[in-house]
Amino acid sequence: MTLTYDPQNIFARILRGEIPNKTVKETAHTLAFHDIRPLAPVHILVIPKGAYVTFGDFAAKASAEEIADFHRTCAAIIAEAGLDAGYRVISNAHDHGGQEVPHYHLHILGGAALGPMLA
Ligand code: DGP
Repeated sequence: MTLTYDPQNIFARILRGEIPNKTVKETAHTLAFHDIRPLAPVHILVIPKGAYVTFGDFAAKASAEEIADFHRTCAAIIAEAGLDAGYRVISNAHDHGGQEVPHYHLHILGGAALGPMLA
């Protein structure tokens, strides 16, 4: 599996400020913004600022500080979005996972009953 990072991917361009986004939260290592094609009333993308392609790439190579910052930011977003009734966290990887943008990201989905995961 090749994990060459493409610096022209759309999220890299968002991080460089070349493409606008609706920011939800930003920290030293993490940016969260609204998905441009929401699949639920709440659909937020959370990305590390570092150049990682997939969940596996991030988990293997990121520093403990980056990993903690990323997940604490997710937790804060979930709390602040008021998703007490429940939510779903998804990360697509490579072709079989249906990954469209090759910069690691988590989808946080909620705000309504989401149904079976693969429906
Ligand atoms: P995926 O790589 O399949 O996990 O999903 C990528 C998501 O990124 C998809 O839900 C649509 C979203 N997306 C694609 N381009 C943009 C963009 O320019 N801005 C924002 N906010 N979201 C985007």
